[in-house]
Amino acid sequence: MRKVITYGTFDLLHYGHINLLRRAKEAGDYLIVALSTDEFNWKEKQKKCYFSYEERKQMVEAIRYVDLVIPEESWEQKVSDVKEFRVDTFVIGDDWEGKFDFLKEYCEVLYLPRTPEISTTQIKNNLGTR
Ligand code: C2G
Repeated sequence: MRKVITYGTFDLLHYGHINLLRRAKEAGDYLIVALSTDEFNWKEKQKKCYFSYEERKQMVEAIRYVDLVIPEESWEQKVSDVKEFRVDTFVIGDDWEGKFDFLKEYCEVLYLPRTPEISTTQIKNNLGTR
């Protein structure tokens, strides 16, 4: 069984996220999503989520491509996650191109093209204008 892992906040879930998760699942048979906790988002990414971790977890778990959701609590957990879950492939959008090449020692690293013209920030800024 080829295991894939990806990381993210997935706030205000949109088709850009779904495109990423679909392609991540296509890279293997089992997809783990490490979902950024509220604390991690605030402390490390200065992101204040609209939906709480529990609400985002419920939504991500409902996506057919996703097999398991675990918390992302630190930048450093990726190596131990890859080892603990025996991950074959790490996947993330190419806005992170090169940032996680250190994982190549442990698994395949795939940077996938982001879906253009959609983002959580854009949704927040354009609410009510469509
Ligand atoms: N994404 C995408 N296309 C978009 C928006 C997002 O492909 N239009 C991808 C991102 O590249 C990422 C995933 O969807 O792979 C989740 O996006 P975010 O929730 O914004 O994740 P981010 O805040 O980048 O967190 O340790 C890594 C971080 O937790 C990644």
